[in-house]
Amino acid sequence: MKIAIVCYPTFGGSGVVATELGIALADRGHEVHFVTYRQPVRLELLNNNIHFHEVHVPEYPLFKYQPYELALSSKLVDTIKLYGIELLHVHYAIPHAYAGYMAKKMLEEEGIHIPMVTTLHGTDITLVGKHPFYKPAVTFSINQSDVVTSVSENLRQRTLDIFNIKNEIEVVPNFIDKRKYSDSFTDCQRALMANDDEKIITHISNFRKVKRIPDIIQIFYKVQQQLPAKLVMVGDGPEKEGAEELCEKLGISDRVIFLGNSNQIDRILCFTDLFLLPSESESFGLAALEAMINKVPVISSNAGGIPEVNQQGVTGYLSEIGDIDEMAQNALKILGDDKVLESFKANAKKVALDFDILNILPLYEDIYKKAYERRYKNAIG
Ligand code: GMT
Repeated sequence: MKIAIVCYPTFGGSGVVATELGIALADRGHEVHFVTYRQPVRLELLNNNIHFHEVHVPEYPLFKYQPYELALSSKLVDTIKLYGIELLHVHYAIPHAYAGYMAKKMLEEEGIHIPMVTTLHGTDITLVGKHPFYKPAVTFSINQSDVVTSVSENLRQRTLDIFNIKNEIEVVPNFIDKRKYSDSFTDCQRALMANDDEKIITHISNFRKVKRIPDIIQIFYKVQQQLPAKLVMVGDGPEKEGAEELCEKLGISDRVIFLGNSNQIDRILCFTDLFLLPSESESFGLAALEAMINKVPVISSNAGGIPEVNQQGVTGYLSEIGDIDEMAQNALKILGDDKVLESFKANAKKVALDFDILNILPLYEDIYKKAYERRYKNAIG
């Protein structure tokens, strides 16, 4: 099938999922066209089956806000016509589902009936999308999609609670590709980060408020009082500066390493002993799943869809949002005993394997088939 994928190309869960899905679809013989404003960060190689089309938004001084949706929908129309695209898959409702709908309508005028699948990722619903300024447009574009998917059962339920949705929402969980992780790789270069006697704790995110970055620093502060440890903070965003200040205030700056955005997540997770994700809101928690496939147990909040990924007492522990004392105690429970740590590590990997792309990809392929048939039926009916 010829598929156009629209996503955010930046570091962030939805862009990562869209890119990895596109790569996997291309491996299966589909022709995939990414349409976005920059080449997605995880998309390294283009080939016969993977194409990238850049959306340009010309600056014009009259506009206070440059009209990205307009440029995206026009680019979609051109790309779909030029390459004979058969299906459009948009990731993150805002503004992609809206731009996709406009493209669909424009193409309809020319007798082209393109099915659109919309995947909801989280903040497009729980944070941004539900704002009264966006809600009518988000509701409309979800209802106009041929098939809607969400990355967790929790997000599906939240979407139905918040919006007046007439469409069915199918849950397709996020995934990892097990073929990329081999137990035989042991050269983690751990020594670069910590001494032999120190445990390594990691957090990876976009450092937005929902991630509760100060909680991470406080949990680590408590842990390192009991056992030698380092904290590796990966990513960038608005809460980073405050986090650096808090580390200084607590006198732990020499034990916390801020790495910024990285394309080497697996190398970092390879030497990590424990992952922290105390988020206030999380539709799935892809970063936790990526940790787990790298044999890293997770200490998290019980927000949103996290319990669908991190299993209490098996792959890690979950606590109420903001309960940093319990999270620190649970971290120590795992890190304080090497035998316990080893069993949590093994469990983390075992559970993560259930989310292998080979289990998830057929779900998307079935959905594409359904969307295609539905659109075709509508077009002739
Ligand atoms: O976590 C973020 O803020 C990034 C955001 C995104 O859309 O890029 O992530 C959301 O989508 C991910 C992929 O489906 C999910 O794993 C994250 O849980 C979700 N984030 C939130 O719901 C806060």
